[in-house]
Amino acid sequence: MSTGTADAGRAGTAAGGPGGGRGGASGAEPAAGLRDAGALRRLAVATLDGNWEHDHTVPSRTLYPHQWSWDSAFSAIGWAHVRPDRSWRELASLFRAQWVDGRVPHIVFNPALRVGSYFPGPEFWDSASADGAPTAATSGLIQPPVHAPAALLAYRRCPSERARAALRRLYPRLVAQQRYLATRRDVGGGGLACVVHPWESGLDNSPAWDASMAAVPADAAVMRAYRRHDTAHADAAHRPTDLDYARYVAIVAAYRARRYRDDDLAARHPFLVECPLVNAALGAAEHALARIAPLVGADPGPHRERAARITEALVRRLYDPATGTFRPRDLRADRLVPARTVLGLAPLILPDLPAPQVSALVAEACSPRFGLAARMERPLPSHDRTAPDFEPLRYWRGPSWMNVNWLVRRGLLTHGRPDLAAGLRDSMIELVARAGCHEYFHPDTGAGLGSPAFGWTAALLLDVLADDSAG
Ligand code: 2M8
Repeated sequence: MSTGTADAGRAGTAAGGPGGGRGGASGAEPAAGLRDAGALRRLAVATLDGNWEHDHTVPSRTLYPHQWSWDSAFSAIGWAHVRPDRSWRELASLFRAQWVDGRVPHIVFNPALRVGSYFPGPEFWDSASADGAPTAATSGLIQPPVHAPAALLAYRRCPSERARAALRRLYPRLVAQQRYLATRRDVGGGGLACVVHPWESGLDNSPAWDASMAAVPADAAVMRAYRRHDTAHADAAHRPTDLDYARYVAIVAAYRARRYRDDDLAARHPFLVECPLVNAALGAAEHALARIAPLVGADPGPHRERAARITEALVRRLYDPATGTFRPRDLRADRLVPARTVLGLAPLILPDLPAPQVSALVAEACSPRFGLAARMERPLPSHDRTAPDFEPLRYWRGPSWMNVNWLVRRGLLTHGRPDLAAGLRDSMIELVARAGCHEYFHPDTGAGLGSPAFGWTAALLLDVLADDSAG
């Protein structure tokens, strides 16, 4: 139950204005008052508060009413600006559901919710059948490990003895999460973690996965046996297709049949890809742990060494000099995938990314494909605008999302481009000022799409509003 008094759904809708929700919309004039930072901040706090659920923030009360892994990390960053205690409760509740092998599940199910409040629900995942799963029902997948940087940001925003104690409790769990990804998931043997499902990347139906997904045998008719929950709450034209879902279900079924064991993934699993975002997050997490270690009495040295190795592996395995961007590597086909998506820009978050790759990624971001500039109207889309399969309404196939823009902005600041970071920041704030705390946005009109009261949009808006010092 929410402890907040605001109706976040109402707050989001009011800001979005008529038609802001289902994407036909106009990208209308800014709602009255929301150009003012105070009003925007209040909207963000009301949205986060409305999504707070006893020890975590739900991404959306309607579409995603349980706890999601990387959403929680972004929420923790936002809470640090208003209720720092909630940052630590958020991360602690997620890591209570960590598996014995170190994996942090991408969904932790709230047992108080009715069956059918999300598909696929706990009965589909059947985590209880797996060795080393926690008592709580969870999924068996991971998401990008952005939690160590989130914990570090939360601590720095509001350092205290209580925060340091929370960090101390979290540290071994963060280390175990890294170990799981760096060892059990290094299926390619080249020093990177692979994802075993598009959901693990967080960019579910990105064109980055199309080639690998095409090789997964599935029939859209399979979905007649299930009831999709998402299309009851969002326009089907803005969501993955039934064929996508049939493949999502087939990949989970394959992993579940092996009780989510990773020992023979190379031999059997239908989807094995090294993702630039997941691995950039993995490296950035080691950099963050190197900063956290001295605060908790641990040695930063091993984290620095691992960070350097991950950056080197990322450049060696996923950088494509011909196009000047990073691309996922399909391990089954042993090749880089053709699509040029926003995932390729994620390695900018690595402070030790070599200068040639930094320059190439800045050029890629500033190209007509993504449109980054010191003055820009809209944040970056999730896919190359010039590509024939760019779809401005369909989820991760074109729309703009606050979290990936937030990551790119952090990367630009890290690599000494405050001018571009400022352009991105202004466009992010403007987007939410016009449309409200939507889940995603039309990349041309700025109209709000998906859920109208979305957790990480609110959380990261609070963060960029507070951080105007360096862009
Ligand atoms: C979306 O993913 C879930 C599956 O995990 C879904 O589509 O039902 C993605 O946007 C993902 O990145 C996000 O963490 C999740 C909850 O917001 O929703």
